[in-house]
Amino acid sequence: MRTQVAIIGGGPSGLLLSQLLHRKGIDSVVLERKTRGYVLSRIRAGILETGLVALMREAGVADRLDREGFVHDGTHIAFDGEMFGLSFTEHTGTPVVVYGQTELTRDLYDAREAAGGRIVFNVEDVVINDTDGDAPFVTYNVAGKSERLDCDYVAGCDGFHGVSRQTIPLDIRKEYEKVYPFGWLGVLSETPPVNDELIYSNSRRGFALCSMRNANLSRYYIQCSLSDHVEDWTDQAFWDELRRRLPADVADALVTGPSIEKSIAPLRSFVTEPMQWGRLFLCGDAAHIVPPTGAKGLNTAASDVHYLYHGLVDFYRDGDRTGLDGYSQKALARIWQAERFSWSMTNLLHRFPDQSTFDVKMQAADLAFLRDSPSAQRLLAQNYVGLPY
Ligand code: FAS
Ligand code: PHB
Repeated sequence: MRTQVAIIGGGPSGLLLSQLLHRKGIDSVVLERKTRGYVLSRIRAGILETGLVALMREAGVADRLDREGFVHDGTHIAFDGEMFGLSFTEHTGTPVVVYGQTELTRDLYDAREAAGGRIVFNVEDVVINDTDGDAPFVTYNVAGKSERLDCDYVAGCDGFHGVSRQTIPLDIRKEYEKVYPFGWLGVLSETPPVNDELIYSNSRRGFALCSMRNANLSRYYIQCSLSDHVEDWTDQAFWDELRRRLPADVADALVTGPSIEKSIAPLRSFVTEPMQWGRLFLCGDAAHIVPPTGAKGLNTAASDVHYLYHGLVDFYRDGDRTGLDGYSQKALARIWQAERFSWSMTNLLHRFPDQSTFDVKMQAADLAFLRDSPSAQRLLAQNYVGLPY
């Protein structure tokens, strides 16, 4: 088989890139390790920056997103039993959109399949070859048969546990990592959201987040120990702990119900440099991970796709390689800003096992300053809605 761009990974990065390229007449093949159903069963991000919304519109797959996405002009932050609002639009003129990654990925799958896009599911033993030459190719097994995909370029969109990053030689690759001493226990429930905007809460018992997917689908998280297992947490135990971490009036208003999904995600910050090697380009979680506190994971995958998409279009249309040659530098500049923001939000809102009483006082002072300072709120808002591409 032959294509112009081989895309490893059928998550949001790979599918969005494939659909954008298709709209410009550039052929791609997506190789996905799992099934469509498995990919869509994963509950992940919920907040879209307007840059990602614009990309979905450019890809021609934003109709449902524009219909069903919730435009949020701000968020709420709770600490020491009180809560204050922080307006994104007042400080930046820009909102965010609440629309689950699952639905975004579903829309992309539907669009690719409607366009006859080539997506190979259940691939195994993917090996990326000769990307440091002019004729890269990918080998893989599917349904017990060995296959080869010749291409011009390879986009590594296969997430943190994929093979693409490992294809870049260790003496070329430099990795930066910070692992946080806690995780997030997340619950999805068919209940009305407790608040019309998200609530990020720093309580003496730990972090909590109240989010949503639609008017009758809520997403809640509580910071949990890395030694916790999902089966340790009954629904009742989760709801009781969530209530303890929210201001009293919010806790009283919380509508609970059976969890339809419950999972624990570890938190880490991670970046690999460079994000390209010859004709291989890494996008999204294959190259970087952020703690979800700043809602940047999916949104930095989107800006990677934006840079790579434009680089490929410039090359195929005009033979101009500038965008491709500068991809890694351009993508990393924005990624490091998202890493910093996600790291700072995580430090501001979580209780760390080794925190001293003084450290807790510093967090409270930071939160009080954020409550009272328009310039501090503007700084957070600028980062939360997304820095320019
Ligand atoms: P993905 O990991 O989504 O997709 C990679 C795809 O590649 C997968 O479908 C995988 O099956 C496939 N693959 C892997 N290895 C392969 C191989 N060898 N061959 C072929 N295919 C292969 N972000 C937020 O903004 N907010 C959140 O709340 C949030 N919660 C998260 C919770 C969890 C548990 C995780 C893991 C991530 C979360 N994220 C969150 C981040 C998440 O949204 C990612 O940023 C987003 O999925 C990135 O998309 P992709 O880069 O496409 O990677
Ligand atoms: C979510 O709705 O899943 C969500 C929202 C905001 C975050 C993280 C996750 O910062």
